[in-house]
Amino acid sequence: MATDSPVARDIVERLNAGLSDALDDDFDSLGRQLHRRGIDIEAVTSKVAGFSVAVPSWGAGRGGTRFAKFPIPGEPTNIHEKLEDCAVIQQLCRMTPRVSPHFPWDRVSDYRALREEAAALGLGFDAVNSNTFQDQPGQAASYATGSLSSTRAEVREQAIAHNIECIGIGAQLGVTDLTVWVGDGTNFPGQQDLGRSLDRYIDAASAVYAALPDGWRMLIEHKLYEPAFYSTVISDWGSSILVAQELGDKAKCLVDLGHHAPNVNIEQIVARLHRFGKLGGFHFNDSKYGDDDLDSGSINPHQLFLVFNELVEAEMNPRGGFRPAYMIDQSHNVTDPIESMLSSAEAIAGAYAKALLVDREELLAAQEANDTMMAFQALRKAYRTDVTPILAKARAGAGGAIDPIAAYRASGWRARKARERQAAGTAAGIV
Ligand SMILES: [Mn+2]
Repeated sequence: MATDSPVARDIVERLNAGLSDALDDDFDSLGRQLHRRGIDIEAVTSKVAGFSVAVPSWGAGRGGTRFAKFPIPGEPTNIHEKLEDCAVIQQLCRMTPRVSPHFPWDRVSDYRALREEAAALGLGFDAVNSNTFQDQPGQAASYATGSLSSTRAEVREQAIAHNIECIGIGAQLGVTDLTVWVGDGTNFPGQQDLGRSLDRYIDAASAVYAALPDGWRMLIEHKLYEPAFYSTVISDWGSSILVAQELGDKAKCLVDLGHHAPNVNIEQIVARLHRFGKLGGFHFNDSKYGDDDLDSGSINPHQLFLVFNELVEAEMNPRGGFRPAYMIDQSHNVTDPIESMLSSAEAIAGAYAKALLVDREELLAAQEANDTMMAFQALRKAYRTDVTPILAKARAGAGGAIDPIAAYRASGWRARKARERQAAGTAAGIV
C-alpha cells in the first residue's frame, strides 16, 4: 500500500464527512427496496467492492484525435507521471488498482524498479500491450505495410521480436497477459490477398504464442476498421476466435466496445466467446459512430449494462474458467483524463452492479416459459435501479471518496502538477 497518498487524506475525509449522512439515508432506502425484491444490498456492495478494472497508461494523457491534440497544463508526459495520476484515480475510486502499460511508449531501463515505484503508489500492472502499428525512431524495418502479417519476412520478425520483448517486460512487471492488436490491413481491394495475409499473421502469432511462459495468455483484439479502411486482418470476433482456436488454450479473444460495426450485438459476441472458453478480456469505452473511444457509459449505458449482464452470467457460470482482463480503453480529448477515468470507472462498476441485481431465477424461468415480457422485465427492473449509493458505499468503505470528482477538484492536483511538470507535446495520434 501507498505510504503517502497522492491526494491529501484530510481532503477526502472532510468531503466524505459532509456527504455521509445523505449517503447512509440513500443506501438504507435502496437497501429496503432491494430487500423487498429478495436482494441483500450488503452482498451486492461487497461484490462491487471486489470489482476492479485496469486503466491504460496512455489514458492518463490527452489522447487527441487523428487531427489534433490539445494538451492541458500538468498532463503527464512519461510513465512515472502517468503512474502518479493513475494513483490519484485509484485513491479516489478504489476500483482501478492496476495500470496496463504500452510498449515502447512506456519504456524504461529498469522494470523491476518501475514495479516497485508503482507498488509504492498502491498500484500493480495489468496486461502488457505491444505496439506494432507505428514506427519508432531508429527502427530497422517499417510497419507501413503491416507488422505480424507483413509480406516482408524481416518486418514480421521484428514484430515477433517486439511481442516477445513485451512478454519479457511483463514478466518483470508481474503481468501474465499480452494484448496483441495489429493495425494490419488494406485500404484498397486487391492490395493484399485476404487469405495469405491471415496465413502470415497466424504463422507470426504462433511464434509469439510459443514464447508465452506458463500461466500466460495472449489476448487477441479484433477491430473492424481503422487504420486500414478496406480490410483488417483480425477484423471481427470470427477471425479472432478462429485464430485463438488455432493457436491454443493460452490464446483468448479480447472485445473492445468500439471495434464493431454500428449496432452490432456486442453482448451476444460476449456470450458466444464465453461459450467456447475464449473470452479473455474486455476494453471499455463508448461510441457513437466508430472507434470513438468516448467515455464508458456516456453514449449507450444500456449497452454497457447488457454487456455486463453477459459478463455476470459468465462469472456465475464459468464453464471451466473465466478470468476476464477488464480495462478502460478511452481517448480523452476535451476533459481532464483523471476526471474521465473516475467517471468511467463509476459507469462500469454501475453497469456491473445493475447486472448483479438481475433476478437470474426469474429471468431463466421466464425464458424457459417463453414469457418474453417477464424476461425483459427481469432485465428492466435491474437496469432501472439507481445503484449510486452502492458504488459510493463500496468506495468509501475502501477509503475512497464518496464523490471522487469533487474530491479531485478540491485537491488542486492538476494545478500543482502544472507547476511541476514539463508541458506535453501536441503531436496527434490515435491509440
Ligand atoms: Mn482496445
